[in-house]
Formats: sequence, C-alpha cells, structure tokens
Amino acid sequence: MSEMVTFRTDGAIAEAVIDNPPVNATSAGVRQGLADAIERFAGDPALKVMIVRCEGRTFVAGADIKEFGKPMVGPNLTKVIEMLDALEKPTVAAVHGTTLGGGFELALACHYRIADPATRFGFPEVKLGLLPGAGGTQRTPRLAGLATTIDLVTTGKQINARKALDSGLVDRIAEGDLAEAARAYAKELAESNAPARSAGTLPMPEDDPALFEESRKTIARKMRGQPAPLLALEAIRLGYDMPFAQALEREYAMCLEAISSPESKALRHVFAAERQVAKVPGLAADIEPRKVDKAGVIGLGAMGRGITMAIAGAGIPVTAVALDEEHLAKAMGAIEKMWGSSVKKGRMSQEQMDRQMALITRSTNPADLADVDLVIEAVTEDIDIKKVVFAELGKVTRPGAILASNTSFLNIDTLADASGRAEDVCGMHFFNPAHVMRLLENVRTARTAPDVVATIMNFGKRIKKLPVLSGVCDGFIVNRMLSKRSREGFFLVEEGASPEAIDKVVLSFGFPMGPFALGDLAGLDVQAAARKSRAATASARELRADFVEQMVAAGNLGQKTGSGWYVYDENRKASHNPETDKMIAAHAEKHGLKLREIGEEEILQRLIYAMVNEGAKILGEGVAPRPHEIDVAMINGLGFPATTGGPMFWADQIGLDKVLATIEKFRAEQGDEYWTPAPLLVERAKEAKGFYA
Ligand code: 3H9
Repeated sequence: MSEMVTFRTDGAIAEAVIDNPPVNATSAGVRQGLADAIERFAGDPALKVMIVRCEGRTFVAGADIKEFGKPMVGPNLTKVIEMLDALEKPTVAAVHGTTLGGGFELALACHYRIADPATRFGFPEVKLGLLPGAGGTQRTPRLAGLATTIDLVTTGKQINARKALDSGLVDRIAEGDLAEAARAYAKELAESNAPARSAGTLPMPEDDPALFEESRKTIARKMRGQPAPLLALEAIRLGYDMPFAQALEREYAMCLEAISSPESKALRHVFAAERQVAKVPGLAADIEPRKVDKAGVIGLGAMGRGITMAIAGAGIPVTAVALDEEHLAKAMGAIEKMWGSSVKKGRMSQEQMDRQMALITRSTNPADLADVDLVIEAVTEDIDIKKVVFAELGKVTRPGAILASNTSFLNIDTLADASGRAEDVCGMHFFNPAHVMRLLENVRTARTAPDVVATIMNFGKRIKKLPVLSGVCDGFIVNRMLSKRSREGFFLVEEGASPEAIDKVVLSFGFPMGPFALGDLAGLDVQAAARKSRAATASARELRADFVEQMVAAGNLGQKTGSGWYVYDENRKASHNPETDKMIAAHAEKHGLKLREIGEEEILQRLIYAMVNEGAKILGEGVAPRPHEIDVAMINGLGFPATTGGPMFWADQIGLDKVLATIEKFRAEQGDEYWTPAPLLVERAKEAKGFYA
C-alpha cells in the first residue's frame, strides 16, 4: 500500500484514508494507493462498505498540477475512478475543505457522499485552461441537472455544502466529526444492504439546446480568449451523443489535449507564480512578522476608503484619519453607500456590514494613530504633503509601528528620511478600486527592515490581496511598465494609427480594455496630471504628443464628461468621436507629421515589446526579484491576459532572440531613446535563455 493512502477495516466497514499534504492532490502515490485499496475492498467478502476520506485540511483538491506534462506514473486518475465507480459494493466519500477538480470527480464516483458543512465544491479546471477529465462533465449533469453543471464546469465557481446537498451532489451534511459521521453513515448503508449506486447509470437530464446556446454566448462575452470554458461546455454535450463509457473516454482525451495547449501551460505557470511570489527570496524562512492587531489609514480619498474597506472587511480594526470633519463624513458616507449596495444586492448581510463598520474608528487627528501597528498613508500624491505626513507619523506612532505609503510613483526613500524611522517605512501600493483589486505592490527600500517586509506580505494576504514585492523605482512594476505602453500608444497615434485601431489590437490580444478606452474610463484629467508630474524627465517627443492635455483643455475628460477619445451615450456606451480625428489631423499638420498606415502586428509589438523591454530592465536592476513578480503584477494589476502567462513568460515563449531582433528594428526606426534593449534581454538572448531559465 502506498504511504499516501492507508487502508483500515472495522468489522464490515473499510476506510481508504488519503494523506498527501498540503492539499491531498491525486499524485501517483495517491492513485496507486487508492487502486490497491479498491482491490482489497473488492476482494474481501467480509467488507460491505468503503469510506474514502482525507487527513489534513481538505479532501482532494484536484489532480496534481505538478505532474502535468510529465510521463504518467502508475494508474491514471480516470482508471482509479472507473474502478471505484464499477465496485459492486457501496462506497462513501466523506469530504471536507475544498473538494475540487479531480477531487470532486473522485467524490462523484463514490456511490454516496457526506460532506462537512464548511466544504466548498468546484471544478477550477477552466482556470488552468483545462476541463474536468475524470467524469466531472458526465456525472455532474446526471446528478445535478444541466444548469448547475454548466455553471460549475464552465466558470470554475465554487458552491457550498448546502447548495451541493440541494442540487443532489451530496446526500448528507455531517453533524459533528466528519469521520465519525461517515462511519455511522457507512454502518447504516451496510445494515440496510444499500446497493452500489453509480451516477453513470442515471439518465442525462433532458437536453436544453437553448441553454447551451445561451451559455456559449455568455462564455464568448465573459471569458473572451479562453478556449477551455467552451471545451468544457462541449464536453457536457458528449453525454447526449454517446454512451456514458465512451463519453468518459472522449472527455479524458479532450482534457489531455487541453493540458498540452499553450493557454493551459501559461495558466499553470500563473498558478505556480502566484504562489511563488509569496516566498520572498533572501528573506529568512523563520523571520517573525511583526504583529498587526490594529491598522490605520491616513487620507480618505478614493484609495484610502478602499484600503479602509479592505482592512475592516478582513475583520481587522482600523483607525481611519481624514483631513477634517467634512472629508471624514464624506468618506464614511461613501463607504456606507458601497457596503450598503452590497447588502441590497444580497452579497453581504446587514450584520456583516454593521460588524465591519464597527471596526472603523473615525478620526481627524493623526495622534489617534498612537496605538496602531501599521499605518497606510493615502494622502494627496504630492511629495511635499507626504513628507509632512511622514514626519508627523514618525512622531505620533509607537516605535516599531510600520509606516507604509500608498504612493504610485513618489520616492519612498524620501518619505523614509522624513519619518526619521527608515527601517519601519515601506510602500503598499493598492490598485483602484482598492477594496476590489487583488494586486498589492509591496515596496521595500534598501533600508526597510526584513521583518517589515515579512509583515506587509503577510498582512496583504490577511486582507485578501495578492502581494507582490517590488523595489523602489518610478512607478514600481505595473505603472512603470504601463507608462511605456502609454508612451508608445501616443507615438503610434502621432504616426497614423487610430486610437480605435490600437484599442482593437490590445483587446484582441486579451486585455479587458484598450489603452484609450482605459484613459477615458480613468479620466483624462488624471492622465494629464500624471504626465505633468513627469514632464521634467519627459522627452520633447513625449511632450509634443499632448493629446490628453488638448482634450482636457477643451473640457473633455473622458467618460465622466461624455467625451474623450470616444463619445459616450447616457449608458456610457462608447462610439467613434469625429473630434478625435480632427484633433489628430490638426496635430499632424501643426507639427508637420506624416501619417502612415500601421499594421496590427506593428501596433501589437510596439505596445507589448515596450513593456517586455521595461520588464527586462526592472528585472535586471533587481527591482523585481524574479520574473514571477512581473507576470503576476501585470496580470492582476493591468489585466495582461493570463492565458499568455504574463509579459515575461510570453516573451520566453516567443524566444528572446526574436524579441530582441524586433526591438533592434524599432530602435533603428524610432531611435535609441525609446528602444535601447535592456542589458538583461541582450544577455539572455545571446545565451539562448529565457527570463525564466
Ligand atoms: C484536475 O483536477 C484535472 C482533473 O479534472 C482531470 C485529471 C485527469 N496540485 O493555494 P495554496 C499546492 S486539475 C499540486 O497556497 P490555499 C500549491 O502549489 C486540478 N499542488 O493554499 C501550494 O504549494 P506550495 C484542479 C497543489 O489554502 C500548496 O498546495 N484543482 C494543487 O490558499 C498550497 O496552495 C485545482 O485547480 C494541485 N492541484 O488554497 C485546485 N493545489 O506551497 C488548485 C494546490 O509549494 N488549488 N497545490 O506553492 C487551489 O485552488 C488552492 O490551492 C486550494 C488551497 C483552494 C486547494
């Protein structure tokens, strides 16, 4: 018997207990151990019912992702599941934690299911560019009907134990200890001579072509550029076209095909990278984070409010300090309105909202931050104002309290100097809206204490963010790379590409939005202010491409005024803006620019390679410790399509020699100033390596 599965018996009841930390994935040892257990159970006439359950924090959370793409060792999961399903004596899955993917499929192949009340069920395969490959698309509809199956299989959404019970996916919810309850259930089944009960013998629910059609449309709209959800939907249909056993074979073949797709490879890379960034290189594993029992936020504009909501939303008390009573009332009113709307939509209970509101201590006096363990500063993005705030924070907070700035591009070292407590100072850069966006760029200066780094990484996770560590530089990872795309976008417009053509290319690549539509959404005034703050270091060509300033001067600030690069109707639906054409033509005439046709490939390469090259600089300078940080930050902060794996992974797939050759071509056409290749890119391309290798 494999060490990962223990086989025990007690009278007529057998138990196969899986123990494969951390998440009981069906690694080779688990599959072999289960196969052995099934044979022993089948071969012993004294045994009447077998329980399959797991030690540790969860039932099987899926197939072992780390084994994908490697040669199969021992029986594959579908084979083990087939053996379970075919048993002539009943089996009971006793599930808890996150019963996901292959784990959910394993449970569905057992004949009866009992769940701990806190269990979550789901098929996250689509998030890895896959579809369930061990019967999920065939057993689920037979047990739970089409609508639930389509929702589970195509979105990766999870359901709770109650919903699983109501939909027929589990038979019972355990009261008290799960293992005890499972044993009692198994005894009941044994005593009543309950039959083996394969979901495969049930009929498919009545076909509903309209529902399939509707789902195809929803997938095309909401999961643009992702092949897996559509494949998963088509796999459900197999149940109507062929017998159960054949449908299982076909489903598995589709899953294997998906595993070898570039999208799945990229999404699996993202899964691993998102976990890798939590482990900061060079930080001793035993370093103790400082305790954070109470936090503070100073500055309650849109960002400060979002940060306050994220902290209180995670159950952590937070003192929220505004400039004066008027700002405080406005901020608290806005927070109440946002949470109130979640309550109205049924996404949050009134009790939860009340609890969260009660965690916020309101103040207009920075001295009230004397008892907090961590302060996040989110005042106006002005270095002089922030310096004053940091000097005050250095005095009013207790020694050892962490002082973090939410600045997007100001120098945190300057703030560290102002505080007089440089080792306690760091950046915590949230993305707008801060209570929603997952990415958190944590910034360490050369003087930030290691335990401060450990604390902000840990705190980020506690407030349900995805913290990524960056060093100090202008714009950190995301905004620094984005600024290169924006610059190239303006240059492309000056050269003759229309904002709509550029947006279309970016959208087809897989971004949720093109750069010009994004500018209109964020507000052209905001973009103009950012350009102004960087004017001192901008080139003459960058300053000349002053489209944003022209629109702002004409009172067109984007969506909020109904006009920007696009015009907007009352429902904020965008359409072509003839004024934009006029502005571009007049601009060309004024500066004697010749407009030319620019192909989609050039548009894409200019925009994305500009970011890749900057990413290589960020990596080469050590601002990002690894390429993982860059990919994770760009996917979660800017919407860089996850199916590409992020800019650095994507460039590796193309081949850095090819990327470099194109950058050299742009350099010859556009000049050294914008296209000098990053030294790291040149070095890796020469060595025929990638950023990751
Ligand atoms: C599948 O099942 C295909 C089948 O349909 C068909 C087959 C034929 N494998 O996330 P965490 C590791 S596809 C290997 O930080 P949490 C993870 O890398 C699979 N390792 O914890 C990390 O290790 P490390 C469908 C896995 O508590 C550690 O566990 N299943 C796997 O925040 C802790 O992870 C999924 O897609 C795995 N399947 O969340 C489930 N899962 O520390 C994916 C996790 O060395 N997993 N690890 O970096 C999850 O969603 C979350 O990990 C989970 C726990 C909710 C389970």
